[in-house]
Amino acid sequence: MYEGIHHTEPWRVCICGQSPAAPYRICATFPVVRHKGKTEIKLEVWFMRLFIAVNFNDETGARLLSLRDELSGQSRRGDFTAPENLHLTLVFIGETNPKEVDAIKATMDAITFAPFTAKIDRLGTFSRGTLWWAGLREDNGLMGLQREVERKLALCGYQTDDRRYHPHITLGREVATDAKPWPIEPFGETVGKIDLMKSERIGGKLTYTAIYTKIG
Ligand code: 2AM
Repeated sequence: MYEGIHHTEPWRVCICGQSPAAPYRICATFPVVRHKGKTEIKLEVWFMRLFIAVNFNDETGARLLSLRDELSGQSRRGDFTAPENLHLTLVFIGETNPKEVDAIKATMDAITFAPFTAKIDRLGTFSRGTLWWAGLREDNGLMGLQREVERKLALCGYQTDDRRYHPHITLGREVATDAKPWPIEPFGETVGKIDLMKSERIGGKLTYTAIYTKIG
């Protein structure tokens, strides 16, 4: 099969697009192997969506949930974040070859930080008022850790977002409401660990799973 193909270097093809749920990137490598006079192409597709996040304790989770419920009570419609999905993203890595997970874990192992207080102190919106979030105070502990995670990943060749980092916890997307962000009583907790998260759709449900944890 594929007689006449004489490439010896693998072919690499990337396809990027926008699905209804999220942007995606599929990358495939085509190692070309000559075997008993035949040329064979092995197809390898990888699709593992990763990010590094702070997951909160039950008490903070319950406070976030009550904000989310207050918002949904004032909305005509919206895609509100499932309780188990409420998190703070530090760095979004995106579609990754599963073979690179060990390198990302090693990068996380090289990050040290002192526990710091994460304080959630306001509500806000992006995307012309349709994405609602709970915002965090931008103090040195949090912002320093975020920069360090981003810097260490960049050293390993992971291109990250060059937009300014706005620490936020998404409460709902596609929200239709007449409400405006209202003042909240600040709350928070001490953060001493970060998680490597995998994002996937399981049976249509957006599911985040912590696949590795680094304690400060
Ligand atoms: P968001 O809640 O503001 O959408 C998993 O998708 C997590 O990564 C979410 O917290 C999401 O933030 C964040 N994220 C950051 N940049 C992203 C991007 N370019 N695409 C998808 N998610 C991104």
